[in-house]
Amino acid sequence: MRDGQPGTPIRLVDYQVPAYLVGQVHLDVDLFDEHTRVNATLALRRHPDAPAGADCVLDGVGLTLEALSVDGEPLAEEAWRYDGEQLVLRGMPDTFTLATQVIIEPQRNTALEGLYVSRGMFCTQCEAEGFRRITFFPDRPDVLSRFSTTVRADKVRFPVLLSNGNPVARGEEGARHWVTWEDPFPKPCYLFALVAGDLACLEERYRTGSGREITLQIYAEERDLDKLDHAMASLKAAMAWDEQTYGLEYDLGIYMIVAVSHFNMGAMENKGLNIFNTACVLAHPKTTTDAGFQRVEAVVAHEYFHNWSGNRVTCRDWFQLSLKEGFTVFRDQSFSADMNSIAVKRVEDVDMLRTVQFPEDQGPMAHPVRPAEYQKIDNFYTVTIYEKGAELVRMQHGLLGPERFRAGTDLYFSRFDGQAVTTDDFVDCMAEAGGIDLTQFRRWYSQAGTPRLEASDTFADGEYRLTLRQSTPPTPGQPDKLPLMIPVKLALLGADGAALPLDADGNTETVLVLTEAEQTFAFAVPGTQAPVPSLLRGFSAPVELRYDFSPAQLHFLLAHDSDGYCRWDAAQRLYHAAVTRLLADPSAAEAEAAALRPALEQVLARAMDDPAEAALLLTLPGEVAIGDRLDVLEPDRIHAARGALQAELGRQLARQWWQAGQACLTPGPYRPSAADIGKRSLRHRALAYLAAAADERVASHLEALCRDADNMTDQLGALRLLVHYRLPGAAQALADFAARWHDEALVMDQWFAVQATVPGEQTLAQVRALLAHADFDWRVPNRVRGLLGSFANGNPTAFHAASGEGYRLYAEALARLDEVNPQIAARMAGACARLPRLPDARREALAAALRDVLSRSRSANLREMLERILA
Ligand code: 0A1
Ligand code: ZN
Repeated sequence: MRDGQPGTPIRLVDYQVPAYLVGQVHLDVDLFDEHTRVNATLALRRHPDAPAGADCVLDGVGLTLEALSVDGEPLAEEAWRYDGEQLVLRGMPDTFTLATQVIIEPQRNTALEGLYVSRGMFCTQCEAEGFRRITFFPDRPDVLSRFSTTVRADKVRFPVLLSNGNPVARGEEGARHWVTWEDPFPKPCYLFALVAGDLACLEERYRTGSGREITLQIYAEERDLDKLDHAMASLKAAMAWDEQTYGLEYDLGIYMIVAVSHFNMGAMENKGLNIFNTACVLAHPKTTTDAGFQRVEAVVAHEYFHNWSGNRVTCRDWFQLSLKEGFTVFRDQSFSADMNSIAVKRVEDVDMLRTVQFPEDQGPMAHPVRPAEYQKIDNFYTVTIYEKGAELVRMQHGLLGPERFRAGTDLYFSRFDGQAVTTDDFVDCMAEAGGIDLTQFRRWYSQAGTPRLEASDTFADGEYRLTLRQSTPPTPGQPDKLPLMIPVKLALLGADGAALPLDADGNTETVLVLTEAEQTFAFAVPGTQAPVPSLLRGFSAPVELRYDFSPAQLHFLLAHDSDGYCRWDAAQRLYHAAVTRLLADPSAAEAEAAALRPALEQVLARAMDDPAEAALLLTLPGEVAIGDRLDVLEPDRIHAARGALQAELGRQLARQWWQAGQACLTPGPYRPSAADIGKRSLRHRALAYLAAAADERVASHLEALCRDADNMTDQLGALRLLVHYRLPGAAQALADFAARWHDEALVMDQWFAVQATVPGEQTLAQVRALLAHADFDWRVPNRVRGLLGSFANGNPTAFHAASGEGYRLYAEALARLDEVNPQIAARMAGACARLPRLPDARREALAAALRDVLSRSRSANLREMLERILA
């Protein structure tokens, strides 16, 4: 399928099988200082369902073609045509061997797609359409081929030469050497990978349940060799978990991970040779925060799980991206939950879905989990495809129950092993194994937007009646929506806080399956007191629940509900309500804090039972999330209102915050265990309240923590509070931190982020200064995200400054970035998607800035994003 040009999207309904398949491919990749020569030999055969006489079309972007032959003979000029994007061969036989030789220039590749160089190391990124920048090939996921690859390079500078599968031969030729790799599993070319560099390696072994020995290797620069243990432990845990939970074993004798500094995304699941952003694989207590440790665990697992959900069973086309991503995210979420805390992980995932995916689904970028069209597929690696996609799998898990869900996945993997399939194929397996009709459920895949679920209830004569109404607002291109199948998990709490029996068997929890626009469900409830509904337990469906909870009900749920999500949601509703009232009456902070105080005190009183959960319950919604709930975004007033509430709570509960912080000390060496992470998280929550209140002892406490702590979680957490609350010592702490961590790129990314997220318009000057800092580099996505991404996504008062200066700064940056790395420029443009919700003057200022970028933008990636945002 051809890349979309502006105005000519690629459509799902136009899917056609490829005219030719590639059974076997051999690549010979000769790496030099100035250029790379790629020889490819492809065994092509006509697809049985392709129309007779169809041309053989191969993708190839920016390749310098040096030689071309068919079955060993040079091809006549009139039999082929190359327009810089596709090579079309006319009049080809049903089977033939194509040999091509091309020259590419990885050293000049700053887009980080295809073959490129990161800190002197050659590496590849082929998903989604990078392979066409390496050689001619039908670059689409439904062409599965057996790969063998010979990599050649200078012996001294590139001692390590890697590709997918197993090494089968190696040799030397003067100053150069070569290694040949063979991958026995047919795969789409987006899973191809190659690495050449001077790398250190941590190697260990893993024995599978069936007794096979697997060699595990994690490669990184020598200086990072001491940062690989956590990834290795996570990999082994993931391998064991997948055997246990899904009955899936690893299938090759060797599993390799390589850490690279320049990477557009988090990591990539190339068969047998994962390539990782350093941020998602390196971890050391001194340089990595708790969140970093947990990210490494999750991403290592995610990429490992792809070996089955993605590689062994892959996607027919890129509209099916969520087939592998939604399912694999569901798998990595379940894994992380099992490794840490099920309740805490669920709240974190829901929080992220609601604060990031819901806005996407309610704005100009809204698209279905299985999109119907796109221009650049790179722009569809979204939270909707990943996180909402995972929610759809989770709902099926809930509807089937764990045993039947497992029967469904067994069926899926056995039926489709070695094939490229669709989300419909996945749902078919679930329906078959589950013995349920999922016809209506499939609408979740094709219909965009966040459904609204309105609940109302009555109680009379021993009967509790709950009415549920669903509706989904229009999204771009989808004005009318159909009712969905929505599982609503429910309990009813009696006066003592215990869940009431809902049926004759005494079950206290049930799943109502809403299929109509409106339905009423009735329950017999003895006594005269109306129960309190515990709705959407576990966040059983990705919907926006509207129910007119009274403050008393919310306090009651927070105190008594046994469902962790519902407790957290009750707290969030209380906080949102308080901030909303404060927006109307800024003088009421003291009274609002006083009203919340009993709830917080009660959480704090039980905090040591589960500090991680307590920390979540005690976290006020962020400024961005608050803004998303309001009709018109007013960043300064939101900042003031939220800040005032936080400061008042800090002041009124100062004694308890200090106590909680003290109780959460984690003596002894740093450990990234769930228990210790939970304690640090609560301690930093407490310190944040004290910092907001400008408590007289907090600045010196934070200064000492930032200076003396033996771990990055404490150091960075303290630094952020000092800097964000402009406490005494902040400037010195920033300078000391930079001096100390100057050589650690991942730590310095955080140093940039801390400064970019200081609230207030004056930060704009600081962001400009940091853009000119010697350590800022437009070519390193992590650095760009650290400075510009955190500014636009995490600093509403500066980004949305009334002067429009934040928008102009950001727009200039997007234009600059587009010249270096279009994928990153396009991703970063997503931060502007709240444009339609801005008040008039700001909307016009942002639109003007973006129109200016659009008029200059060179890449289809950025243009597609800007056109959608400005539409
Ligand atoms: N499949 C990877 C994500 C990924 C996607 C695109 C990339 O380059 C444009 C890189 C990685 C995953 O889900 O982890
Ligand atoms: Zn993935």
